[in-house]
Amino acid sequence: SERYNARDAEPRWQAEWDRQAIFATKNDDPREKYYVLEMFPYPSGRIHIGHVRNYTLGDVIARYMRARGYNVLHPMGWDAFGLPAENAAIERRIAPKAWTYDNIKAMKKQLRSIGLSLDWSREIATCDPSYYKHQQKMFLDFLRAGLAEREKRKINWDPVDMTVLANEQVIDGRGWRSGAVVEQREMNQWIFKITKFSQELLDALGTLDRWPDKVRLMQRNWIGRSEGLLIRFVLDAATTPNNESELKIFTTRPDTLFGARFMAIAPDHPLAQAAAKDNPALAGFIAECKQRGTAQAEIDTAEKMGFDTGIRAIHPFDPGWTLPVYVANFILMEYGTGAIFGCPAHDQRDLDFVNKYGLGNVPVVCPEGQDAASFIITDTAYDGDGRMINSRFLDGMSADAAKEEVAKRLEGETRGNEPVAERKVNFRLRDWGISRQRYWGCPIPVIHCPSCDVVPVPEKDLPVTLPEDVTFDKPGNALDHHPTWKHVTCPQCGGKATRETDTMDTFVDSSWYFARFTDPWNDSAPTTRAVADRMLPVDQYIGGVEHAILHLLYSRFFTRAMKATGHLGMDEPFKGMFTQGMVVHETYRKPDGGWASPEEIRIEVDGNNRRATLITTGEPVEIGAVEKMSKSKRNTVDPDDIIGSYGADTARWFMLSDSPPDRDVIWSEEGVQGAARFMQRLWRLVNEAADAGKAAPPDRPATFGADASGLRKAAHGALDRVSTGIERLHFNVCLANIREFANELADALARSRSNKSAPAPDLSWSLREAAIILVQIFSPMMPHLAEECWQRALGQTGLVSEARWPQIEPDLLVEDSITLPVQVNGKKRGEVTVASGAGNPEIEAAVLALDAVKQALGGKQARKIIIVPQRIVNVVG
Ligand code: ANZ
Ligand code: ZN
Repeated sequence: SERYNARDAEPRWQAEWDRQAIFATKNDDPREKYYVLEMFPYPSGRIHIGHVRNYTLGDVIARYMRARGYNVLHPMGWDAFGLPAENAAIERRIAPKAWTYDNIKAMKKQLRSIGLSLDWSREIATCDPSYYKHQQKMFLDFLRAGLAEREKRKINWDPVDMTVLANEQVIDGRGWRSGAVVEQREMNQWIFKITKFSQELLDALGTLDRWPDKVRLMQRNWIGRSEGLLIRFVLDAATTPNNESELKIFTTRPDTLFGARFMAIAPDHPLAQAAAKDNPALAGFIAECKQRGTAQAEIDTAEKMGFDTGIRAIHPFDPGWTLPVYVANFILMEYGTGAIFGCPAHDQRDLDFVNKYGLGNVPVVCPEGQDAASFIITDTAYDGDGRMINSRFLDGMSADAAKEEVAKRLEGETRGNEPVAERKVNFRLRDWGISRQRYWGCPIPVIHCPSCDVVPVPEKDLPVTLPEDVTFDKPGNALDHHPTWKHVTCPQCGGKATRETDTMDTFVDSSWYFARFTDPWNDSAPTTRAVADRMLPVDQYIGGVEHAILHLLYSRFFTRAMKATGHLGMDEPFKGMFTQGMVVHETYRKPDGGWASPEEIRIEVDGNNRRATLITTGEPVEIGAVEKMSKSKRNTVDPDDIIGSYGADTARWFMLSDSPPDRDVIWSEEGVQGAARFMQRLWRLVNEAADAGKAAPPDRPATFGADASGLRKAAHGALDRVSTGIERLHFNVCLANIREFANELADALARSRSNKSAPAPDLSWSLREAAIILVQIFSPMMPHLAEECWQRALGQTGLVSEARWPQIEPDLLVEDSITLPVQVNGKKRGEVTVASGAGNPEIEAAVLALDAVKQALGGKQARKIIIVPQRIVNVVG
C-alpha cells in the first residue's frame, strides 16, 4: 500500500469529526458522565509545545473514556484577561480586545490542527461580557454573603507603572517591569474571604486521593496551620511610651520560653509606631524597612535587621527578668500578632539576629543522647525534639510536655480579668486581594458615592462593560483616565458618584470557568444548578505544577463560595488532578558564544556520539544541557512546524512516548523521526493484516489453532494492558505495549506468509481481529491514522472515534501456566500443565487425560482425586 499521508489525512478527518459534531456533549445524555479538562490557555498569540503535551494527555483520556461508553465532557476556552494585552496596546498600539481576539483566532486554528476531541460549541473567553457578567453577579452575591469585603491593606506599589504589584512581581525590592523601587502603601482593596474556609480547605485535602501528594503538600503548607499560644507580656512602664502596657505575641514554641533573649515586633506594629514618635532614628529604620517588598521570599532572604526601641518586656515567669524589644525587619504584621519572643538557640532567624546584635543564646531543649552540659549552640539553631534544660520547673520534661505545662500555667493566670495566655490556631493563608489597577480585567461592579459610600451596581445594570475607547498614553489604569466611564449617578441617592475602577485579579476568571463549561448557554445565571451538579466535579484535571497552589486553591474556595451562594452543590471542583512535566530541549552554543536554534543545525549520529554543525556554514556547534524551552536559549520548537512537517499524530505520539507524563520529556528531532517511522509502520502493518484477514469468515470461529490462539492472547493482553495503562495515566507504558504488540502482529503475519498457503480461517479471522484491536488501542494517541486505518484499510463503517472499546476476553489473559506433579496411589506417574487460574474440574480432566495416569489406573475409574493447590495432584485408584 502507498505511504500514509498525514498532511492529507489529518485535515480531512478533522473536518469529518466537525461535520458530524461527534465531540459535542449533550447535557441530557443519560449515560454516566466523565469530565476531562486541561487548564485553559492564555491567548498569548501562539500555542507552544507545552500546550500540545497538556492537551494531548487530556485528549487520550477523553477519547478512551468516550470509547468506554461515558458521556464525556471535554471543553476548551480562553483565559483572556491579563496584562500582556495592555502591554501589546502600549507597545504596538493595538486595542487589547482586538489583540486578544486575533490571538484566540490564531490559536484556535492551531489547536484544531492537533486533532483534539473538543466540544467547541462550549467555547468561552473570560474577557467576553457574556462570561464576566456572571462573575460580576457572583461578586455581588459574595458581597451579600460576607465572602467579599473592602479592606485597607498593605500593598506593593510601583510608583512608575502606578499600579499595585503582586508579591511575585517584586524582584529585589523593585517592580518587575519598571525597575522602580517598590513602596509599601496602605490602600483599600477588594478581598475574597478565603480564610473563612482555611480549616475546611485543609481538611478536605484528605479526601482528594486522586491528587498528587506533592500538590496536596504544597497546599497544606500554603494554608499553613499552626497550633500555638498567644501570650501577653507586661511592658516595663518606665521604658514604655504612654498608653502601652503590654505586648501580645504568638508562639508555637512556648516550651522555649526560658531560652528567650529578646522580643521583636513588626515595623508597622502600633508599638513600633508609638516608640518612633520621639525617636527619629527609629522612625528612619522603620521607613527603610517599608521600602522592601512584602514578599515572603524577600523577607526570608533579606539580612536580619533590628532596632532596639528601648522598651523592656517582663518575662511571664520571672518579674525580675526583662527582655529588650526590637523592631525587626523579619517580623510580619500580618501573621499572628506581629510580635514574637525570640529564642535564638532553637530558631535560625532568631539566632542570626542575636549573633548580629550580640544578645547571646541559652539552649533549653537538649537532643536525646546529648550531654546537656556540653550542648552549645553557635551558628546553627536546633529545632528538633528533646529534654528540657535550663528551664527551671520544666527541666527534664519532653518539649511536648513542656509546651503543655507552659500553656496550662499561663492560661490559668489572669491579669485584668483576662487570662495571660490563650491557645490559638493560626493560619498562614491570607484573604485573597482581588483588586488590580488594570484596564483589561473584569470590572468590579460597585459605585462609590460621597453620601452612600459603597453601593453595589444593581443587578439589572449588569454587566458593567469595559469601555473600548481607551488610551494607554499615561501610566496607570486606563479606566481611571477615561473621560466619562467612571462618572455615574448613584443608584441609591441619584447624586454624582464614581465607578470602582479596579478590576478583578485574573485568577478570579479561572476560578470557576470549569463550572461555566457545564452550561455556557445560560444567559441568566452563572450555572444551571441541575446541570452543574450532574456534570461536576471535573473527573480529571490536567495542568502545570506552577498552578499547584494558587489556581487550585482559589478554585477550591470559589466552589465553596458558589455553593454558599446557591450556584453549585459541591465543595470540591477537581476529583482527579494531574500535573504534567515540561517539554525540554538541548541547547546549542555557536563558536561566537551565541545560541543556535534547532532548525539552524544539523545533527550527525555516529554510534553513541552526536555532533552538531551549523547548516549554513558547517561550523561545529557545542551541544549543551537539556533545558526548559525558552526564547533566550533559542531551544524552542514551534508546534506549527512540527505538525506541518510530520503531522499531529507524530507529535502526539512522540509527546507520549519517552517519559511518564508527570516527568519532563526531552524533545528531539531524532525522537520525532522515530515516531514518524513508527506511524508508517503501523499503517503498513494494519494494511497487511487487513489483506490477510480478507478471507476471514464473518463469524467468530468456534475453535482456534495454536497460531491463532497465540496471536489472540497477544492482542487481548495488549488491549488489557493499554486499557489499565490509560486509566492510570501511564501513557508511555501504553505506547511500549502497543509497540510490542505491533511486533507480535508482524511476526504472526510473517509466519503465516511463510506457510505459502493462505492462512486457515481461524488465523485469518484472528489477524483481522488483531488489526482491529491494534487500531483501536492506538486511536486515542493517533486518532487521524486510526480513522484512516479503520475505514480505508479495515473497511469498517463509521468512525473509530465513535467505536466502542473492544471487549476483552478474559480467558485469553491467562498468561502463565502451572505444572503440577501427578501421583497415582502415592507413586509419581507424571506431570500436568494447566493455566494458572484453572479450577479443579479443569485440572481433574487434564490429569485423567494423561496416558501415564490411564495406564496406572489399568482402565479402572479413579475413586478420588485430591488436588493440593499449587503443589501436587493425587489420584486414588
Ligand atoms: C518563639 C519561638 C521559639 C518560635 C522557637 C519558634 C521557635 P509557624 O510555625 O509558621 O506558625 N512568628 C510568630 N509570628 C511571627 C511574625 N508575625 N513574623 C515572623 N515570625 C513570627 O511559626 C510560628 C513561629 O514563628 C512563632 O513561634 C514565632 O516564633 C514566629 F524556638 O516563638 B516562635
Ligand atoms: Zn448615593
